Amino acid sequence: MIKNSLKAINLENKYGAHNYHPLPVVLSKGEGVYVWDVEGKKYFDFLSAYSAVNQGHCHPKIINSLIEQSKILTLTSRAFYNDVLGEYEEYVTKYFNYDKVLPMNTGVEGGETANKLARKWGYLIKGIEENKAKIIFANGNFWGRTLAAISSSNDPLSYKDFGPFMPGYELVPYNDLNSLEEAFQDSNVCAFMVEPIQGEAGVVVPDEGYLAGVKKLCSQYNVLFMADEVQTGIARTGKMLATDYEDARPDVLILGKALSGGVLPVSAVLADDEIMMCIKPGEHGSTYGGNPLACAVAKTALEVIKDENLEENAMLMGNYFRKKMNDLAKESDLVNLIRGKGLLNALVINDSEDSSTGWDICLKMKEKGLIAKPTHGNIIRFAPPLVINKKEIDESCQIIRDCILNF
Ligand code: IF1
Repeated sequence: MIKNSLKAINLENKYGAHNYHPLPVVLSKGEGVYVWDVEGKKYFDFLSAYSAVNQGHCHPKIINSLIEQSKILTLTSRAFYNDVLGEYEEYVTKYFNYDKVLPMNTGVEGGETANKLARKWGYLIKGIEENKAKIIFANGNFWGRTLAAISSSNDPLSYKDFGPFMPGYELVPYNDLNSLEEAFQDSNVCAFMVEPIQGEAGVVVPDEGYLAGVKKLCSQYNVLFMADEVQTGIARTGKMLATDYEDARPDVLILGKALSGGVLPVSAVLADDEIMMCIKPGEHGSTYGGNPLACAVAKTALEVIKDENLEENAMLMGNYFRKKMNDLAKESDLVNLIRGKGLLNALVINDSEDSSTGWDICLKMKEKGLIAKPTHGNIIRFAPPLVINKKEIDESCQIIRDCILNF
């Protein structure tokens, strides 16, 4: 660690809140699948800012949209109309096949918006008694850091000493349709919000048929199926949406992260009119929600996904990556298994959840030119930008293999 990195780390330690424990690497440049540290060392980025840079770091077309729009008009607030928002709204609703979009900024604001929409729909349409609406979540969920988001969490690291918590939230086991149906017996339930693959929980892929089963139960019990695709969406899992793997069209779709290609915070909630029109003028919004700069960037970020066939590339490169990791698992008793879809994968290490093995392996990989981060002591998430090619997968897997076999 040379002085430049140490200087940056010391500044963050001295002047920044200690709400993170970063890997000891100081990045100063990103391009495609690569990032560089302040000493000029090059790395494969296998975190992609938690799936926000699916299009690759600093994609030229997305950066160009940012630059061009930033010279013209960046923010009007929603007190007035502008000439960018409507075009983006038409583009994104047709792109995902929903009647309407409510534009927000961060992923958790998307989740909050979906929760408010569900409660509103519960009272106005389903006829639930005022202040009695319930939303069901799955154990292991993660949808952000607000007080509502942590109120639905069963991870003490997320909620401890942040109470009191949001009422009207209930948890059921993930990937368990019987428990979900049991919870739906309560007619006050207005929605079930769930990640199609649980990211922070360690890339937990539910059984085949789970998502279709959720959709069916939600229709049967008149409950909104709300898919949190903030991390799994935008081609990350080899399909445009992870819910595309089954007959499971969400009633409410939440997007974020790669919606802007990692350039600035853009999130969105999509739904059809019967649901979306429950929110009336003045009942919800945000200063920056749907700002012209964000709309210009997001439209290009979505165009890039299609123009560069990143869905298909994520599918092909993901299958190839898992095959190579399964070969590695046969050679090493340190590796239990690899799981995931498309380019959202995790390596489960043969050690306890509170061990430092995952972290130690990430430190070794960093030395060899690949950065990734464990989600738990024994689970390392591997999620490179979707623009990665076969040669880069080969080189990356060589680094992972060397570190695992020599650990
Ligand atoms: C951090 C985790 C991942 C998300 C899903 C909503 C949000 C997220 C499925 C909220 C955000 C981020 C938060 C970020 C690290 C990262 C993360 F480790 F925290 F849990 F990806 F797994 N739904 N996830 O994954 O979106 O408000 O952050 O824009 O808190 O450091 P956001």
